[in-house]
Amino acid sequence: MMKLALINSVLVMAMTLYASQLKAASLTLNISNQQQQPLADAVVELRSLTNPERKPQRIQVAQQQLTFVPFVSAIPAGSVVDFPNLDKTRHHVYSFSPAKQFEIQLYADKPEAPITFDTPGIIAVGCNIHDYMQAYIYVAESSLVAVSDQTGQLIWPDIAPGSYQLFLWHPWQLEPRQPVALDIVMPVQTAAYTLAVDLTQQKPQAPQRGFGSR
Ligand SMILES: [Cu+2]
Repeated sequence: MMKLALINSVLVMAMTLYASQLKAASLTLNISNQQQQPLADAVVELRSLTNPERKPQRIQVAQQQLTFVPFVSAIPAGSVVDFPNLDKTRHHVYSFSPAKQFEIQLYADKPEAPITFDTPGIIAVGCNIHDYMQAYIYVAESSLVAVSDQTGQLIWPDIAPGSYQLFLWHPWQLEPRQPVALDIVMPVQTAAYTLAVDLTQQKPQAPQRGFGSR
């Protein structure tokens, strides 16, 4: 028993030493719904407890074939978003969300200036002309924020080891999820999380051409 305890404590010491020397790690997260199916469009934000970082980005949310592309985006606060219209028809993009209210009047081409999102929060984006058009922009406190792909996966290939708080969000989630702790101590680390969502929801799609389309 003594021997085992000794081996154990040596192992822990070695691990701690190893973790303190680790400069960068690769983190893969797999997100699934309550039926263990991969969950796309889930946002994961990692807030570092030791070394918070906020690097604004510039992204775009396009209007294409009468839908917003992508459906869900995630950016650190202070980032700017372009809303190019790739359709021939005109769109009128707006949000009434508390974290950012804006309106881009009817336009058929790229609007002149991007919109800046300074306040963390969830932005629900709509179009005044096409009621079914819907998109979400998750404005994060941290730069470490991303959206899961069709396989429910998110990858940070180069992340600083340390202690993080993990926030998980999805537009169809049944209830808000409490943040959980995540310690990155290994050079290659994976983790899996589950989020219960409304399974009847579907991504907004343009109605069939013909009746009522414009
Ligand atoms: Cu529209």
